[in-house]
Amino acid sequence: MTNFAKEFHTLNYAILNSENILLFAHSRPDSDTTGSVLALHEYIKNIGKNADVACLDPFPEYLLPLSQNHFEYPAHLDLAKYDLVIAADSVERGFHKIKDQFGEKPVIAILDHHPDITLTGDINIIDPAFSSVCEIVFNFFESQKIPLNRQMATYLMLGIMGDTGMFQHSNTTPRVMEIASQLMKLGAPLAKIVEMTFTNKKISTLKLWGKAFEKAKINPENGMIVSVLTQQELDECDAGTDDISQVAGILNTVPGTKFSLILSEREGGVIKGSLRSEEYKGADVSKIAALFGGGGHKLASGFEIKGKIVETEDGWKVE
Ligand SMILES: [Mn+2]
Repeated sequence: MTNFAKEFHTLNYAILNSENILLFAHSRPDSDTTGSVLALHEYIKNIGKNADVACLDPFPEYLLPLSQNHFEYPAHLDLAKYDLVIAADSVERGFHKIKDQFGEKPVIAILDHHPDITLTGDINIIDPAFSSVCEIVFNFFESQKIPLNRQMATYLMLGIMGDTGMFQHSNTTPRVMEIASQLMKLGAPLAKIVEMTFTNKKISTLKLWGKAFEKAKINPENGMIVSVLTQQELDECDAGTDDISQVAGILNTVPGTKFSLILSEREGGVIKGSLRSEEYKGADVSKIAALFGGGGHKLASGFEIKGKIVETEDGWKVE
């Protein structure tokens, strides 16, 4: 695990010497990208700098009880005014599309914990050994002796809990628990975050899960548990991608399985595959994703294929 002492120092130097700073969250924003940009935003705002938070998608509605913030749409901003741009988490989901629009002026900082990131900036803080970008941002604040207020602690806790699946995934290291303990002491509302983001399910989400669970099949040969969701089902339940990835996570808890796969139809005749496994199961789902031209982590990967999900007598098939 890299300690990034030099990069953290450079990043803080860049923040302290900038007037206008842009924070960028990835498309289909999750709690890690949102938590990390909001925690940095809080720090930067409090030292009297101008900071905007941008994303190609709107602010996640379920996070409104925690934050009255919103995301700016990049096309509505004057990108030429920024001295520093910080992209946090999955920088190849959105940020890669606008990185070249800033010209020569700003310092670009990239914070990520995904493997195989090829996008680079002037400051690169990228290491897949971290549970979340929020863990990296916590280390940044700690290394620069920047005090955390309750709001910052809440945002960081949100991202850490999101990316560790509420401390259930194998990326929940002793260090993660140590950080969570410090954030809790600072007043991060653990129970509220759990309720708001994970247990507070809409009836439409439960109905969608019901459909996926009903159609699930286990392949005893390779230990795969697989299910499908059609475009029509997703539309009927008004489901988001978060709802789908959670289905893969829950199927993965079925005893005797090695990994789970959810195939879901998307716009334009595309089927998206979401794969999940757990460390103790000894599977590497990124290898399966790679067979279909996709990629990701050992325990969480995805791919896209062309096709349609068709109902058959004994269930369904992909055509
Ligand atoms: Mn993340």
